[in-house]
Amino acid sequence: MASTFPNISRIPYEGPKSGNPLAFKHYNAQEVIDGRTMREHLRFSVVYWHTFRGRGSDMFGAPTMHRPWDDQSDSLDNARRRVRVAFEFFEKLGAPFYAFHDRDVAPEGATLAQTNKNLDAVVKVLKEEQQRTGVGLLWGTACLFVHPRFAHGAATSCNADVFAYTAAQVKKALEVTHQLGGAGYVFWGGREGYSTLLNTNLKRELDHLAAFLHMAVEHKKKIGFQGQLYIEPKPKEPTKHQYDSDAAACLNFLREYDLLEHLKLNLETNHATLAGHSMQHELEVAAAAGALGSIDANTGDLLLGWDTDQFPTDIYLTTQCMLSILNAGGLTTGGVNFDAKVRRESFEPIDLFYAHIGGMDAFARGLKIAAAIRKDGRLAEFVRQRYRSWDSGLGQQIESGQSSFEALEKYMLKKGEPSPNESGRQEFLENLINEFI
Ligand code: XUL
Ligand code: CO
Repeated sequence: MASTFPNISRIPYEGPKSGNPLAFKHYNAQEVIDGRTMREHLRFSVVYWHTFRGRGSDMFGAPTMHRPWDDQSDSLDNARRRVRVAFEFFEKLGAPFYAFHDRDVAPEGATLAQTNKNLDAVVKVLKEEQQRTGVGLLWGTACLFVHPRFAHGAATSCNADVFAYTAAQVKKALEVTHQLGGAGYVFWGGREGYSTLLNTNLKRELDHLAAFLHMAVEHKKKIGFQGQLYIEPKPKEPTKHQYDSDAAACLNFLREYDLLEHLKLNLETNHATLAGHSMQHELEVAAAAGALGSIDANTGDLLLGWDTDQFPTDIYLTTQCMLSILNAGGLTTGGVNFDAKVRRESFEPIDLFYAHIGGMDAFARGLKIAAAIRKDGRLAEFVRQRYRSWDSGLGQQIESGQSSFEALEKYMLKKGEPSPNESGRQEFLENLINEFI
């Protein structure tokens, strides 16, 4: 197939002084930071849904995207052609991974059997292109939210048949992810939630979701899929309340239903914002439970209250993300997956390159800055010092479980008042971070 982007060559690294909009200023794949290359640290991934299926429509307006390779039909030929274009894009960008929903890559047929056949036909091309380019699958997933059959949810639907359809669809999606050597598989609860409690048996729906995930774990074992399973929190959209509302809610659900050892979290920045948290909060909550798996890198807009899925460009944000990720030991099976879309007004194909180059550079800078902050050591030392009362004596006794209310009362009655508190030095620390940005 002829090149779709003939005027764009492989995006080079040209360094911070470059003025070339089609070059990386910070992402230098082979550069070693803190013992690993940037490529290994960041494991960048392009999403198929926004980048190759997004058409720029919104609730007020028609599609705007100019995608000359796509005839917008549901034909298999169109789907296969799109795969070739996508891989030319991944290759030119130098992205080591991509991610997809089953229905992004292949059209839905009249029956489940026909749909599976369509998927197999396109997976064959995906496999060829992965082999040709060396680009790998970061994770696969199933689209369980577009079709009207999922109006009441998928695994949490009030309709048992819909649960069965969901199981069949996810079975197939796990199998093709395995076939394509996927490093993981994501469960995002597209419509697993409710719009009103008046018609909802919340407990029953949660039980069903857990039963469904246990079946997925079982099937994963059965087919020998070694990839990591992830659950992706989001508090709302499309439903009013999504059950997987934030990292803490997901962890509680996974613990309650004995699933914690089988799933980690895939955290998305804009979902954190919608939940009223910072992305760093979500990362720290996941890391504390040993469940930090992967990230969907994007950002919202402070002036808009919905999931705008913009490309990340804020260095302060990427620095915070990379600090938490490095502190947690780095990404292993996961990656920095751009679950982000170009604005409706950025409708030319070249905008896809600008968007990804910007996101990759923003994360590369965040990585370099976070590594420098860690190397400098003052931030970590401040935190260590702040908790020093727990390193010996009374604090150590409490932490090691060798204390009691009686013992602590005795101690305090004798001492009268706690040792004085020290300043939290928030502004001092904010200034410290800015020294590196
Ligand atoms: C939706 C979202 C999804 C998941 C995969 O907000 O983030 O695209 O990442 O289903
Ligand atoms: Co996402």
